Amino acid sequence: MALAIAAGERVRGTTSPNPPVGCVILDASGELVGTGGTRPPGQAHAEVVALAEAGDRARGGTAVVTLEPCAHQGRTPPCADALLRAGVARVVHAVADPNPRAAGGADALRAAGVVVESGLGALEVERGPLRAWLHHARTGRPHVTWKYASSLDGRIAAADGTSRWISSPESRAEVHELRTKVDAIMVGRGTVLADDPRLTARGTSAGRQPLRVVVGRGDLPGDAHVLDDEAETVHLRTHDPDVVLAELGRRGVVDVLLEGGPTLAGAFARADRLDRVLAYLAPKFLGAGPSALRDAGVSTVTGAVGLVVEDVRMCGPDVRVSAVKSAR
Ligand code: AOF
Ligand code: ZN
Repeated sequence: MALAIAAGERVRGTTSPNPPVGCVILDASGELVGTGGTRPPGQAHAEVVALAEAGDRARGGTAVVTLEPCAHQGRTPPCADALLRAGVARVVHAVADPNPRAAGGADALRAAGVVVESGLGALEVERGPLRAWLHHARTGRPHVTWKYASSLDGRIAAADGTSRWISSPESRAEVHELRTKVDAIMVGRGTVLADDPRLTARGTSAGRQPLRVVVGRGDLPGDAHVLDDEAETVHLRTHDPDVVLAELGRRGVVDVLLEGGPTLAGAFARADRLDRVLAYLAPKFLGAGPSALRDAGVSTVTGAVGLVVEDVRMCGPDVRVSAVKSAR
């Protein structure tokens, strides 16, 4: 399953609106004979890619998949049928497919005599490659990760407005990698005016660029970097997070990285549309300057938005915290 998760991670950012599924095939003796990740929409699912590599060696073997194999004829034929035709004896998947159109693969395989087990690695998959897609399948909305870099006293710029560079080169490199794995990067118009960011993934091996999204009424300067031709950009002239998310969903966006600024993040916080917080905290203090979040709709301490920390680690000299909403 760790290998299947890694195969899914490798195609993350290239499959939306489909999930970045990973699959490995073991032959009857348990030897690895095929690995696959979901191809771009309309092309082969992970199981089909892995089976193609395994060929005849799949017969009597095991398929390990991050998502329950589909049972439907969508843009591609059902994976459950492909696994049966290949003679696979056992299927192990991490999470069930919540898409009612595609679900039923486990039952169909069992009915045909295949041993099916589910749940292995489920937490890792739900927090990993399938997090955004599962959120979208369950809520109908794209998944929003709010990412910021601040000083240890929570400031994203100094008193004079300078903000380059609060976090370390290691943290910045990690964010560029992260950008290649999401469908869209979103900022408020205020951030474009203040920082003129490029919002591209630079210095990475991937080569792909996510959609750039600017939110806010009012025009953008004609020479803003976000309007260059390094990547596609959409300017949404609204302040309503749900209008923004509906429009992004319509464009096939499932996984969004909100990169600032504090006003846009505050609007999403008030609307309860920040699904995950990714903070890069630099071991320095500024003592003055804007904080990462404004007007989150909290006026008293009992109204604080509770989060659960799911991971903490060092990133160079900085601390990276990943937190998600608590089940309130
Ligand atoms: C799998 N393996 O690798 C993926 C699955 O339009 P289609 O035919 O590509 O079907 C998309 C649906 O299939 C998607 O919503 C999800 O339920 C499932 N994706 N299933 O067995 C895969 N990517
Ligand atoms: Zn499939």
